[in-house]
Amino acid sequence: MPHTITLDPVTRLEGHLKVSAVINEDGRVSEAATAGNLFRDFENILRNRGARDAALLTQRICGVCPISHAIAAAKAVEAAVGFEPAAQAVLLRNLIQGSNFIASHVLHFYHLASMDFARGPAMSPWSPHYDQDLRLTPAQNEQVAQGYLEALQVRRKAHEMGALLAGKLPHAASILPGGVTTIPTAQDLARFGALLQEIQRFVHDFYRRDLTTIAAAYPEYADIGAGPGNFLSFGLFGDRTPLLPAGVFLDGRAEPLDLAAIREDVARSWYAPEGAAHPTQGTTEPAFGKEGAYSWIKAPRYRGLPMETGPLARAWVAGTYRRGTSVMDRHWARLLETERIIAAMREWLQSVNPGVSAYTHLADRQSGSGVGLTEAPRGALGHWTTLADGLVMHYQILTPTCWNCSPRDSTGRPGPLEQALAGVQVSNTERPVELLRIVHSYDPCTACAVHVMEPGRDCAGDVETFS
Ligand code: NFE
Repeated sequence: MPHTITLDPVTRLEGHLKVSAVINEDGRVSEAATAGNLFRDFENILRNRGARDAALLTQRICGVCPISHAIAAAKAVEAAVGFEPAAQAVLLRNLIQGSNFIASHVLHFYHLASMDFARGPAMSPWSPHYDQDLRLTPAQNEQVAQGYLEALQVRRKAHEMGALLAGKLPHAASILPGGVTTIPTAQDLARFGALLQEIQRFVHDFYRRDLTTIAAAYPEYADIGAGPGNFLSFGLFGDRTPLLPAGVFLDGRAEPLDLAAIREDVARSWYAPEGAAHPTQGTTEPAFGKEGAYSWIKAPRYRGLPMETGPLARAWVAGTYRRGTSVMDRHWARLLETERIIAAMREWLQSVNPGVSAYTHLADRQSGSGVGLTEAPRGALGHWTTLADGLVMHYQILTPTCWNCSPRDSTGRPGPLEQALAGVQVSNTERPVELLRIVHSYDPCTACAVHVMEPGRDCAGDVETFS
């Protein structure tokens, strides 16, 4: 008999994600549903607040990707008032955002994903643990555990590095509409360079080594977990000539990004009103318990299609990666991107002028509409805003995990992760490690995708029937 298994919450990711999968008699997943069990309300919190607050408040959406929110918010306000930041501001933002990407990617590989493949020591946080299909030798397990511990230090170093320019981290104080308020000294830049070098050594000696070990031991994961094969990127590190370009990869070819083709569908999400809206028109009106809905995550679509976003999408859109779209491809793309960002950061660092201000105080009480696009570690991030007399009238945030972990839409089409789970063979439904490995490869963050939980209430809803 087909039956449903539910992972709720899926652990080792940020926020609360529920995954339900219908398993056929042969152990294959026939369909899956992913649900975000938190409600986010930042769009409404921002209404009637000063425009500068957006860069500070939206960082509180998440401690893992705050810099991308700060930059998206600053860019949205700058676009609304027609301001372009100085070249030094773009460099400083790149360096702070690069530090954050390193911290996030290293966190993801070692502290969220590696335990799906490697057996750690018999102690917390490695245990208790699904003891299922773990293939590394004792020496290899020990090697990954060493990397795990070293990665904790590397995350601290990445934060320290970014904080030299951000004022503080994880939530930066220096990124505002108008530029970056920190004026770096030559000493700050020298310290930044020294930390970056230490991190680069770790990525080469540990991260690359350990992913190579895991990929060799789990070869079929180079095929398992493929998403829709449609990829989207908003572009990263600089606007005119970003290091990683904006674009989409759709129907087998790369195309320029068309922002007008985006809609957020709420047919199966706990929001009113019905229909699909562009973020310039969208609202955030909670409607918990709405019939047929099963997630607090909206369903963004591009020309009506679900799109995967993240390191693998950035690489497909840039044309630098073509091997595949599987679990292991996501891990490889994240490592390759970390290496590429570190190399670029070394160059940007040389171009920063110590002692030079990169901040312009913008005039108060301005009006206008604008969009701020960037990439967060997990993928495409956009903030859309309308200002009147210096206050936020309208704000919409479209995060990477909304793209990746979206529910079905009004046509019944599943989201990217839901598609990646369908058809997967589960060997032990009590311990469905195959599903966990696929979910983790996307590096979901439901704290970003939704916000603020209602205490004492089960927001999980019934997702036993999906279609
Ligand atoms: Ni909370 Fe985030 C990233 C954003 S994911 S981590 O990366 O925006 O949706």
